[in-house]
Amino acid sequence: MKKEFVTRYEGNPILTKDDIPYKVETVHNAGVTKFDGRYIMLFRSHLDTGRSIIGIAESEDGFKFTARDEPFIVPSKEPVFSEYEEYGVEDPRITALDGAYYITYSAYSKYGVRIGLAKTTDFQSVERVTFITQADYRNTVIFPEKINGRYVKLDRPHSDISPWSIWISFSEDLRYWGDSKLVMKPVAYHWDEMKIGPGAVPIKTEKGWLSIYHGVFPTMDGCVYRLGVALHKLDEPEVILGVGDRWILQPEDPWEVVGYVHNVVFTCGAVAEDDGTLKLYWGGADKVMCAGTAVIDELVELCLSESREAK
Ligand code: BMA
Repeated sequence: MKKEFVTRYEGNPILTKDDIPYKVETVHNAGVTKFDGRYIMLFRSHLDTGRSIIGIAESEDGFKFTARDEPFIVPSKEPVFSEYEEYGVEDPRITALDGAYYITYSAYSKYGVRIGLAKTTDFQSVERVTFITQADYRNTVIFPEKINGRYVKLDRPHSDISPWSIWISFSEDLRYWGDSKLVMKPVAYHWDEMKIGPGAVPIKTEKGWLSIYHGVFPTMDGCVYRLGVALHKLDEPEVILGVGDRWILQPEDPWEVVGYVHNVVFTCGAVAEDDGTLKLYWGGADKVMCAGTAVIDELVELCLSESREAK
């Protein structure tokens, strides 16, 4: 049995509030992508109002990041968006698609949390597209290519009858979504039995779409956020081929165990490299950013060889 799936970078944490040129309380839950031969990170920060904004940092090697002087996405002042972003913008994910980069983020307001879609081609300017969910949704990831002629997203609506599960939806234009279906639920007596939600943008492999998601386990000492993997069928992503019945990463380093929220590793991004490895990025205890590497085939194998039921 394999001991560790993720090898932590020895220089963790890779980005903290002390590295940010403006005043923030945290740096966490970042989406990461490759752009123009460099790594771009969009990271969430809490302000001392308790609300969040999204900053941007760049790196040559995927580990040493330098933050820019100004944040990248802050709550909008435009009438259509401002009403739903008043309480902050959080947890960005980046999908390279059709020659552009699409960013999904959680928008908070007195009406709840919903998902905004924004677009950039150069990571200098960013435009809002539209909101792609109502409340209460979080953790939307858009697949990096059309499947059977349609865009595909995973997200995590919440309801009392079926709490914090992963759904799939399809779209012709990224704006209007439908044919929604529940694909994965938390299952009792497994490591992710309380809540699950999409994490990194799915990675295409020969055996299926690899989805790195977060799973939450309740304890007498509060919740523990860990990361796990699931595999979706390539041409029918609503079909789950396997869900790893072991986590791939759990809070262990001091900055993952203690922070703004204790015992959290939470991902919004991973970058697949040409050599079959991936760089995985996660927020530690909702306070700092961490990175590590994993072998893609080993994660796929975990989904297929030690699977729990999907729902
Ligand atoms: C979730 C979200 C994440 C956060 C996690 C742990 O519900 O709010 O942004 O990282 O809780 O606090």
